Amino acid sequence: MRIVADSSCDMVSGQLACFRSVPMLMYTDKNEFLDDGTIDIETMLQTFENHKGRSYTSCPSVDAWIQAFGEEDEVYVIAITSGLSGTYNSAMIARETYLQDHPDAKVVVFDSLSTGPEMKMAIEKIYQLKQEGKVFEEIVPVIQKYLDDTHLFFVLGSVHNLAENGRVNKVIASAVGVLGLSIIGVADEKGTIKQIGKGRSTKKIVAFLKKEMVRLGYNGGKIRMDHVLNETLPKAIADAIHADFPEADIEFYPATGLCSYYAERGGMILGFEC
Ligand code: X90
Repeated sequence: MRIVADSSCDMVSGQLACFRSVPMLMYTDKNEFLDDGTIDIETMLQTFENHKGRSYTSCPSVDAWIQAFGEEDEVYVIAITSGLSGTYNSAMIARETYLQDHPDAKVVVFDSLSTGPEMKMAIEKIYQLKQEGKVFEEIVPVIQKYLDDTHLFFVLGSVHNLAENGRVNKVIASAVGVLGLSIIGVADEKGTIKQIGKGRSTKKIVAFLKKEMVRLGYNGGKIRMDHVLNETLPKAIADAIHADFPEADIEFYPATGLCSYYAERGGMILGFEC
C-alpha cells in the first residue's frame, strides 16, 4: 500500500513509512528549487524576492508519479486542486499508464480541490483507515466525503507569485498592494481562490478566521496549519480555538517549497474538519 501526494501537501517521503511526496519545481531562468524536502525556505524566498524577472512553477511529470507508485498494488493519490494546476491531470495519466502495466493494481486519484493542510488531513485519514483494517473499496468513498467535509482558509501578505502565474484574478491582486495588509481567502467549491476578507493585525485576522470557521460548521474537529516563516499566526489561532474547544487536535508546521512560494513570506494556510 502506498499513499502518494504532490509536494504541496508539505510532507516529505517517508514521513509515514507508506508515504511518498512527488516534488514540484519552482524556478527562474537562473535558479531552480526542487520541492523534495531539502530546500532552505529563507534562501528560496530571498532568491525569488531579489530576482528581477519572472518566476514559475511546474507540476510533477507522469514518470515522477509512476516512480512514486513503486510496484505497489494499492495506491492512494492526492493532488493539489485541478482548478489551479495540471498536477491532477498528470496523476490521472500516470494512473492509466500504471494500470496498463499492473492490471490487478488498485489506484485512485483524488482531486483535493485544495492544497497544503487539507491534503495532509486526507493523507492522515487514509493512514488511519488502513490502520483500522479498512479495504480500498471502503476507503475511497470515505475519503471523497472527507474532502467535502474539510475546508481550507488562507492568509496571504502578498499574491505577487500567484498573480504573475495567472492563478488569482486581477481584482484580488490589486487589493493586496497595500503594505501590511493581508487578504483572507478560502478554497471555493471549484478549487480556486476566493477572497473573503482582509486584515492587518493578527488579532483581527484570528477573530475573523475563527468566526468564519464556526459559520461553516467547525465544532472542535482537527485543524492543520502550515506557515511561511510565521509561527505567530498559527499559534494565535490554535490558542483562540483551544479557548473554546480545549480538546481540538491542532498542529502547525512550516510549509515546504511549493506552498512557501505561493503563500509567500508570512503566509499561512489552514485546513479544518467540519
Ligand atoms: O505549477 C503548478 O502546477 C503548481 C501550481 C500551484 C498553484 C497554486 C498554489 C497555491 C498554494 C496559496 C493559498 C492557498 C490557495 C488554495 C486554493 C485552492 C497556496
